[in-house]
Parts: sequence; structure tokens; C-alpha cells
Amino acid sequence: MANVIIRPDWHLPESSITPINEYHNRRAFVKQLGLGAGIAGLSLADTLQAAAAPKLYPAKRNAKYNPKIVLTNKAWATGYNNFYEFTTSKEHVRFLVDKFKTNPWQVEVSGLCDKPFKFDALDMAKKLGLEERVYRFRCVEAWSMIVPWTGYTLSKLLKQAEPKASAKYVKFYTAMKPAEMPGLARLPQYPWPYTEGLRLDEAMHDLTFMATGIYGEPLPKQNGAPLRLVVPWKYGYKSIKSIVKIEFTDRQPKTLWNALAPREYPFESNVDPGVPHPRWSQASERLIGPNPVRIKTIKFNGYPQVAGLYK
Ligand SMILES: Nc1nc2c(c(=O)[nH]1)N[C@H]1C(S)=C(S)[C@@H](COP(=O)(O)O)O[C@H]1N2
Ligand SMILES: [Mo]
Repeated sequence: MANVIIRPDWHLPESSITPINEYHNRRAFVKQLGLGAGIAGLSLADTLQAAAAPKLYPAKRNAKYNPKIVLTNKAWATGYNNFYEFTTSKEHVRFLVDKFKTNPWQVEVSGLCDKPFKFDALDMAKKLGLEERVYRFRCVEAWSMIVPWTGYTLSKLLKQAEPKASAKYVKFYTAMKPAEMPGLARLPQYPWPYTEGLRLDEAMHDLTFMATGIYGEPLPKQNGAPLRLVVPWKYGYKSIKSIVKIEFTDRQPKTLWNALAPREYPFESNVDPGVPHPRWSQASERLIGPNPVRIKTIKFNGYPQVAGLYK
């Protein structure tokens, strides 16, 4: 991002890669045997989290959001991460999340609304129910993936707060726990916590999703457990992870990346192949996986239904 150089030679060891169909078969096999963690390669924490939500996963896939595209290999989507609170090294985030406690997890919804409230992430998932959506996901660094998210629409959550007419924006905050997030201390000049924002109409759009899971399981911590935003027509940095607070405001909120480098990370940040980043082209992207391919970037990342928001 602002001061990160993209290495052209990134890779994961061959041994850490499991094709998705093989992965599902293996899970079914493990289930049949009634066995736990080790074999499926899940950590104890993942297993406990999965056990806490037995009926939520996998959720039924929403046919409306199911592009006819091959999913990104799961090991890549959960092993190549941007989560600067832990490290700027994408391949290493997953090895640094052990101390990060994501259950129980309280989230506050407040600001310009009539019914501010607090909720536990797992309780809300049970209350609202979950669906699965396959979305394209495009990072500003010109890599992308296609993944099945589990969750609920942000609008379902926000409506419960009854936003006031004066609310024009929504601001999101990530947890800031230095004892559990080793990357915070390594970037002391960053304006933590990680924050992001949307216009209220963007936040209320049906595509705007609160993800609690990925690949039919609760979110791994490196992907933003227990609750993260997914805004598929905007660059990935808008999709803020591990959210603890959501605030209705009347002014465009300050956000971390925009504060660090406003020219490089504008507030709106819609995916647009015609508008280059000041330091690189956005015309194409690398679809990550064991056999990465370069594909053309599409306006709004292939979600033309949002165009009306920007007339
Ligand atoms: N709190 C927080 N959220 C974040 C980030 C981060 O560093 N911290 N990185 C963003 C960026 S740049 C991207 S591309 C996505 C990556 O999500 P993934 O690791 O699930 O692919 O998370 C976004 N959300
Ligand atoms: Mo990103």
C-alpha cells in the first residue's frame, strides 16, 4: 500500500496448497470419521469457533451472487492476506494471529441514529441468519480473488439502529489490541485504529456485505474474524476487517489509508481500469492461486448495478 513494494516473485510453498474440490472431500471425510483439528489442518481455535456455531456453516448460496467463475484456491485466499495490524507480509499474517481473541466479540453501532446498540458477533449471525455469496475481490495492488463469503447484508444490520435523516456516512473501526496484534507497534506512525467509511447509500446497497465466514466456515482470523466488511465494487482496502464499531456521521469520515496518502487512496475508491494508481496501472490484475493468471480489470469490478449510485 502506501509504502509497500509488491514483490513479483511471491509464492506459497506447494505443500500448503490444496485444490478446493480436494479440500471439500477431505473435510467430508474428516466429518465422517468424527475427527477434529489436526487432519483438516485447522488450529484448535478454528475448531472451537466452528464448534460454537454448528448450524451456521455452510450457509445456502445466494443464486443471485454466484458468478460462473472458478473459485480461488482456498489456501491462497486464506494465506495471502493484507492485515497490517499483524504484519505487512501477506504470507505471514496467518502465523501471527494466535493471540488474537475473536470470540466473544462486541460491536457497537452508534452515532446519528435513534436506536444505538451493541451486539455480540456470533449472536447477531444467529439472529439474522447467514447466506453465501460468491464475489470478485480486487485489491488496489492489482491482485484479485473470487471467493465465497458467508454473512448478511450490512443494510440488515444498520436498519436496526434507525439512522437519522442527518446521517450521510458510515464510519467503521477495526479493533486495536496491541498485545494481540504485533504489527501495530511496528507502524507507530500510522493513524490506528484502521478505519474506513462509506456513504450511507453505498452502505445500504444490497451488494454491501458483512462477512462472518469464507469457504463455508467461520472466517479465519487472518481474513478479519469475526466480522468484516466486503464491498466488492471498491478496492479491497475499503473492506475493513475485525470491526468493533460502526458509526453514523454527517461528514465524510477520515479513514486510515486516505489520511496516509490521499492521492493514492481516495475515499470513493471504486474499481476502475481507466484510472491508474499514481504508481501503477489498474488496467489489469493478477488472479491469485497456484496458477495465477492476468485478467483485465472491469469497471466497478464487474458490478454495473452500482453505477446509479454515481450519476
Ligand atoms: N483492519 C484491516 N482491514 C483491512 C486491511 C488491513 O490491513 N487492516 N487490509 C485491507 C486490504 S488492502 C485488503 S486487499 C483486504 C484483504 O482481505 P483478505 O486478507 O481477506 O484477502 O483487507 C482489507 N481490510
Ligand atoms: Mo488491498
